[in-house]
Amino acid sequence: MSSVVFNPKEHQHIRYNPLKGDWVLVSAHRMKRPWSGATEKPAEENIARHNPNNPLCPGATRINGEVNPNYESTFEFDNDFPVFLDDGAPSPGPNEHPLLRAESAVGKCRVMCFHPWSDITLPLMSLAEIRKVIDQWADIMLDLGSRFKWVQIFENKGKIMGCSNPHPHCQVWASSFLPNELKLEDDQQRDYYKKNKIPMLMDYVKVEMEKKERMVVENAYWLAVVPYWATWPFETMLLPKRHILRLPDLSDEERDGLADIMKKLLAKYDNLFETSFPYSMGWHGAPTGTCMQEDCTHWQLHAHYYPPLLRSASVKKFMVGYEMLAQVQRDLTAEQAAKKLEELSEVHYKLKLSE
Ligand code: H2U
Ligand code: ZN
Repeated sequence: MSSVVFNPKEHQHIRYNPLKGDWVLVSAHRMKRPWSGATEKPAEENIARHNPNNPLCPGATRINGEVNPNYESTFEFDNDFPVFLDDGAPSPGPNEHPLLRAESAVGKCRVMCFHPWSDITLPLMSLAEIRKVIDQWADIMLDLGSRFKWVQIFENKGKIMGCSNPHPHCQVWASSFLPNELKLEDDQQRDYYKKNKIPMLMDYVKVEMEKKERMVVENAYWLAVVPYWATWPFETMLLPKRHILRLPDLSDEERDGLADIMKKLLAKYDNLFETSFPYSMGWHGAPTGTCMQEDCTHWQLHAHYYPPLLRSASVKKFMVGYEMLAQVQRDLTAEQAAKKLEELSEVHYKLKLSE
């Protein structure tokens, strides 16, 4: 047995992710290793505020020939290249073999623009403009949630995340089935609730509010933390302080509070490497459709932000090799990442320059 006292910043260990029921290898000492790859800041892309040839812009013609209205805040439309074709897709027949299983998959894909301008992002939008995005998210959940078991709202931001269009937007994929990540989260939260009589993420909010070791931003209604079990270097979770199942259940004040915390968190993200910070983010809450009639007390609404950057505006964390074949691994502790983000200004660097 070693006589050295355990220090998470120095000593590798594995941490449990209670939402997924799996583990992450934390080896913070790896940040000390020499880096000979690129570290320079990529040149900022010059994006036109309005481009009549960009199919997401107001007044532009989309691939299917439809002309967008001259929208002034948010704008939603059916994805012209949907993953789910239509509700009438034929189902696969009986399975030929237990190892060759297929089931039918039905769904609906929508695209939602956040703002009429292509050269703006959420942290640079006003609180009132962000609030409109939140209201629209809640409306989409109500609409598609009445028909589908799962409605996944997600934003892919930045080319590095495979986003094909710089215009600020998100996508919505609604499905007849509960996707894998959510099956895990559903089972894990159900088990926790059965054992502890408190929703897992309500208990987690209590822990983070007491410890304040991984808090990035907090307001009266929300907190943003780097979860103890974070996988991506600067991964965060947005959590409401009240027990809330789904986005449409948020009160007026909670929606304003959400706009406030999103603006602050995303400004910090951009300030970290003084770049428009790429990420994939998405909302998770209690399942919808027929699940609306079931008891979903074990669920708590939350958003995940998964940003790929590690060391600079151009050096990303690669999830390859060991991560693909064995287990995810991170190079700095959740506490170190939270401290870095917490110390950054809540005011966006671009707004500071123009002050
Ligand atoms: P992404 O870059 O996040 O993929 O967003 C662009 C989305 O917009 C993409 O899903 C859709 C694409 O299918 N789109 C249309 O629905 N119509 C168009 O005319 C162009 C792009
Ligand atoms: Zn989740």
